[in-house]
Amino acid sequence: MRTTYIGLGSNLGDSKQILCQAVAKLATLGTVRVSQLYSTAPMGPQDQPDYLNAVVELKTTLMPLALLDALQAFEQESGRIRLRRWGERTLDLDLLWYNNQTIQHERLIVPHLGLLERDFVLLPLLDLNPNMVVKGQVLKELNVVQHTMLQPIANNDWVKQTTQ
Ligand code: A4P
Ligand code: MG
Repeated sequence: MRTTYIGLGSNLGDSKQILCQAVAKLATLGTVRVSQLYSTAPMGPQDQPDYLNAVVELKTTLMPLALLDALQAFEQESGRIRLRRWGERTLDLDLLWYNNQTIQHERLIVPHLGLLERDFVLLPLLDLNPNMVVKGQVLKELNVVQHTMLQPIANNDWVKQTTQ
């Protein structure tokens, strides 16, 4: 089993429902744990709705590119609309981290670029793994984590509560 972390984001449609369905799909690939749920101001173009963001820990036997294929298929199945770079989308699934491996492939860069700069990725990641270290950086000690104003809008029961 490999431990992986997947970033989930949505700011079009019924985002909470879309993220719940994404968690259910990820659970078909292995064992999952889910972070708290965050409502976050958009990074990139500001004339787009706020996002819902979360992170899933997935323990899986899938190899990295096979996992990326699955993530991209799930994005398409959610009726993914992506209008512009860093713009609004129904579902974005990013492979943030794969078993402490560094991957430089034309389709896949791991750890995900921007992971160390984005509070909407770092906080949910820290929910799942408070002592995580990426590229030699202790995540909880990063400035962006120490100074963020982000607060979860739901604890890690949000999937159960939404699907009940
Ligand atoms: N790719 C390379 N590495 C990876 C990886 N580790 N995980 C390639 C997933 N994909 C990876 O992705 C473009 C290509 O990246 C894929 O074909 C894949 O082979 P994409 O999802 O189609 O493009 P994108 O998401 O529009 O671009 P990008 O640069 O990945 O955007 P981000 O970084 O995903 O940012 N604001 C808030 N508050 N919350 C958000 O979640 N998200 C974005 C998108 C913008 N603003 C946001 C949020
Ligand atoms: Mg993406």
